[in-house]
Amino acid sequence: MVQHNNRHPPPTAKTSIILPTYNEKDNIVELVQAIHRCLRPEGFNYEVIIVDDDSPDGTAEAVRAAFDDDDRVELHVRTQDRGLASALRYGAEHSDGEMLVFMDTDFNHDPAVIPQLIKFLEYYDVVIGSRFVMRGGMEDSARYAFSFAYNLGLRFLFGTRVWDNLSGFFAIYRDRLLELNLDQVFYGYGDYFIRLLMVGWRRGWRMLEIPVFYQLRMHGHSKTQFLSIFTQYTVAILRLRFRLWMERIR
Ligand SMILES: Nc1nc2c(ncn2[C@@H]2O[C@H](COP(=O)(O)OP(=O)(O)OP(=O)(O)O)[C@@H](O)[C@H]2O)c(=O)[nH]1
Ligand SMILES: [Mg+2]
Repeated sequence: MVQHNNRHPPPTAKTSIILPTYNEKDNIVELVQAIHRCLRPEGFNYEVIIVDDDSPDGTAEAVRAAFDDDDRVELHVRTQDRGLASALRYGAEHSDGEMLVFMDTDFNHDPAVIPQLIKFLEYYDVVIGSRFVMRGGMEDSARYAFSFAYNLGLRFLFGTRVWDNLSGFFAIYRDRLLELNLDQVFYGYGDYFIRLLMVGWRRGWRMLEIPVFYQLRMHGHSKTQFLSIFTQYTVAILRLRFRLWMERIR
């Protein structure tokens, strides 16, 4: 029998949606508007936290122009630190929702899925938007096939049952996230998500994967280059495997 988590967030519980941006001026305004369209009619209590690393393309200005008088939208511009994982951590630490949703801001991640991520948290500690469960997928089929094979290797290496360890589109309880040693998890790029899941798996977190279909980036340019990201992730994975064996991360 499946054992359910009894966390049951009260209907008034707040969700903070953390949006990291770097040069996303042509996506971010539309994305926040789409989030509003998906969440407002359903009566969700939420805020949107944008963490911009001083993008030279004017992302912050675009956000200010569009949402200056919208008290659900909070913009943070960082000038000292940079990087995806550290921006997400910053967002988590500068928001106050009981539940947190993390997603990319280029429409790879479909905002229409956010209500499901939040609702399924009623029974789970973390809910992952996954390309590799039934009806999930990705427009870029070469990347999909490669990512699937890479994730199979990850499952084998770490002995977990998660299909999409590179998702980065997920919801989690704030207290679950903050119980971790964040220095051990939130550095680098998308590899933070692998560490987060492995540590959570070991702690016995209840995890659910729900299907998501990745669209292509809507506007702007990718910050990732295949070869460097492949190398970075592979080094991160081997390092994590070693640290887990040595019990140096928990
Ligand atoms: N704050 C912040 N956000 C970042 C940084 N690098 C990337 N991002 C954001 O992280 C998300 C993922 O970056 P992407 O460039 O879309 O990476 P990707 O999804 O692997 O690549 P494509 O979708 O193919 O372009 C986007 O919302 C970016 O704006 C950074 O250094 N700081
Ligand atoms: Mg993207």
